[in-house]
Parts: sequence; C-alpha cells; structure tokens
Amino acid sequence: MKAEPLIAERATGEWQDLDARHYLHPFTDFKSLAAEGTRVITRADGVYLYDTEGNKILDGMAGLWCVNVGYGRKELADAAFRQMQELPYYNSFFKSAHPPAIELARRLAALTPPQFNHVFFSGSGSEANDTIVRMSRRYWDVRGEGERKVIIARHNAYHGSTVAGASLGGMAAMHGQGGLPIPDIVHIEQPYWFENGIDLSPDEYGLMAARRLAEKIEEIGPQRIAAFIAEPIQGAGGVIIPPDTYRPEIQRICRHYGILLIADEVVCGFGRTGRWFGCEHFGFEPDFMTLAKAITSGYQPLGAVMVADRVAEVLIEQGGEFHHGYTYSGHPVACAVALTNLRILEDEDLVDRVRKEIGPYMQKRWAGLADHPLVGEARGVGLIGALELVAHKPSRTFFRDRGRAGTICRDHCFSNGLVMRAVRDTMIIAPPLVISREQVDELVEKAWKCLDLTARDLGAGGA
Ligand code: PXG
Repeated sequence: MKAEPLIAERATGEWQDLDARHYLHPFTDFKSLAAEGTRVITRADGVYLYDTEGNKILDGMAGLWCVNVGYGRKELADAAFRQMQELPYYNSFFKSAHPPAIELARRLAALTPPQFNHVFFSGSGSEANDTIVRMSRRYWDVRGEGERKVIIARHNAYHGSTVAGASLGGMAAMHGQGGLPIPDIVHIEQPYWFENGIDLSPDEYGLMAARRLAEKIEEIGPQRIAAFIAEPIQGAGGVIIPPDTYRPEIQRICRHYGILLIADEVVCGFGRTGRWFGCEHFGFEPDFMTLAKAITSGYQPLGAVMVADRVAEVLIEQGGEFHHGYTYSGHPVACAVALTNLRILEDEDLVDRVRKEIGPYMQKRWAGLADHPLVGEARGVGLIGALELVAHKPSRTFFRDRGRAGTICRDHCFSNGLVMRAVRDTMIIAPPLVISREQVDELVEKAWKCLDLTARDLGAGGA
C-alpha cells in the first residue's frame, strides 16, 4: 500500500496560486513572481530535480551551493530520524551540551587547518558571520584595544542577509535598502580581473587589488582595524577567482598590521575547490572561518565559526562571559546530519575526487565553452565555474544593458532542463560533487545549446 503523502498533492496551478497569495520568497520581486507563477520542485535524486510538471532538471548549482553529496541520501535521512527519536532538541546554554554537538566540534577541529581547535555553532552562514563581527570586536576589547572595531570587506562580496551579514557583504542593491551598512564596516575593490584588470596581467592586477587593503588600513588608521573578511572565491558575486598573487599579498598585509583575517568558506568549504577548504586551495591561514551550507550538504540548516587558537585563547582565558548565542546553536539533529555528511564525504573520497578526477574533467569541458562567440572568459576551479557573456569578445566589452543576456540565458537553461545561475551577465555553476562524467557532458552540452539560443535572441532583439 502506498504511504499517505506527507503533504497533500495539488496541481501546479493550485500550488502557484497559494504561493502567490501567502509566500514571500527570498530575493524576489513578489509582484512579478506572482504574475509569472513559481516553479514547484517536488523531489530530487542524485544531481536531478523534478518539478510538478514532470520536468527533470540537472541541478548545476547543488541547490544553493550546498548539496555536495547529492540528493536522496538515505544515510542522512536516517541520521536525522534516529537523532530526532533520541534527543530532538536541547540547547547548549546553562552549562549543558549533548553528544552530537560535542562530537561535531571534535571532528571539525580535526578536519580544519591546524590553527583551528574551537568552534561556535549557528543556524546559518549569516548568523555565523554575525558571530564573527561580535567575536572579533570582543577579542580586541579583551586585549585592551577596544578602538579596533572596523571590519574591512569587499564590494560585491556576499556574507549573508542579516543586518551584519548584509553590511559585510558588498552588494549595492542590498545596501540600497534599510540603511546599510552599519557603522564601522567599509569596503574595498574586489579582485575581479575580467572587469577591472584593463590592460594589466592577472598577476599584476592581483597585487594591485590586494594593496587596496593596505591603502584602506592607512586611510582609516591601523589602530582602528579589527579584521578583514573575504570569500576565497566570491560565489554569489559571480564566481570571482582572485589571481594567484592576491592571497599571499593579503596575508602579508594582515600580518604586517596585526589584523584578523576571516575566510568566509560558506561556498568554498567542504570540497568545492578540490580541497576541504578554500584557504587550503589558495594557501593562506585565516584566524576565523565561516562554515555553513555543505557542512550538512544542505539537508539541515547549520552554520559554524572556526576560531583560531590565538583568538580562542584570549577569549577563553581573559574574556569572561561572551553574551551571544542562538536557540539553535549546535542543534542536535543538524549536528548528527553534519557528522554523517562528513563521513560520506570521507568514505567516498569526494574531495580528492574533485581535485584529481571530476574537477579537472569538468574544467577541461568548461574551458571549451570559451569557444562560443558569446563567451568572453570561461574560468573555474574544482567544481565551480563561470562564463562571462560579452557583446564584443576581443575587447572584453560587456553588454550595455547589463543583466539582460544573463537572464535570457538562465531562462533558456531552465526550459532545457539545466539550472545554471546568472549574476549580471556571468553564468555560474557549482554542481554536486557526485556528478558523473556523463552528467558533466550533459551540463556542458546543454549550456552550449542555451548559449546558442541566447545569441539568437540577442541577435533578433539587438544587443
Ligand atoms: N557567506 C557566503 C559566502 C554565502 O554564499 C552566506 C554567507 C550566508 O549564508 P546563509 O546560510 O545565511 O544564507 C552565503 C549564502 C546566491 C545566494 O544567489 C547565495 C547565498 C545565499 C542566497 C543566495 O548565490 N549564499
């Protein structure tokens, strides 16, 4: 006998109607979505999504950069089910804890670079970055340098949607709403060679972009700077991969001025680049790491802040009570799912597979898309990639109406069974780490076809 469905089934139109009437979606123009009708995804397996219309869609974005072990993992469902029966919730306030949170803290200390032996849990990446804002300022306070409050971030970075997360982020559209950023958060240029490099080589430009940090520190006064935050590779900003010269220079500047270096690993963490963490790919040593998303492969909401020993020792030995915490800090079900997810990543050697096998294969196929007349650059690392759509290839000239080509291309992808995101006119992908070679071929072939359709539309409509 077929089990009763968990949620009663409805026709697509009925879901769309209810959705339009009651559900405010994230990052959405509510009115235009209501007019268009939402796509309703009902199930997923491996790298494929299925919607209420019976369409099968290759998920080139691993959900939202998170479903690293792929969909349909029964082990993760079992872990949640068993933990919910054993202890569905308890907090870590008031001198309590529970085995899943303690065990996950131990595992993360072992898995992350050697300077990290302590972790603070949150429910999301945004909350984790909020925690770092508070913790880094608290660190300087305890050290008697309370004037150090300023956190330097970058334009077009994404660090979340809470007030502190959106302030750290450098998204102009977000800052345009609600009085952001909050005081003492400032932004410098992003290391986006394709847009800003002009006639410099990537290496020359990387050094120049890194030196913007030193200039900003000098402008504000080094005695006022608490920290610098950056994603190893900017994800939501359009998969912006810094030139090789950028990171060593950033590390040197942070050490020179003694400021804390924060790596937001929410997108890069847990194998995306072919290393466990993006800082290992680029070879730098942060004092904080923000983790979320693939920590549970998105099966449960969970975020974490890794705190380096030099910071943790000050907070522990001299800090007294740190007045900060969330109801769901170290949620037992999320932690149990994270532990099982980490075991899958290890047992199936998924991170090494990205570095040695499927990553190089995807990058080779992806690079072939640069031959398309619409593509000004194809770039990528491991299982993350971007295409720059341009009006004129030899001169790297963007379209005048920026964002239109990307939107057209994204819509063609959806209609042709592929999720490929558009950020302005940059097309981006980050598929599950379990993607096969055949599925990479399917992804690249569909992408080529949709680039053709986009070129046709732009040609017809005038670029
Ligand atoms: N840092 C980074 C680098 C992120 O990518 C966050 C922090 C915030 O995490 P939470 O769990 O609070 O969402 C993110 C989230 C997009 C998109 O359009 C990306 C994110 C979220 C929403 C949309 O690519 N990343």
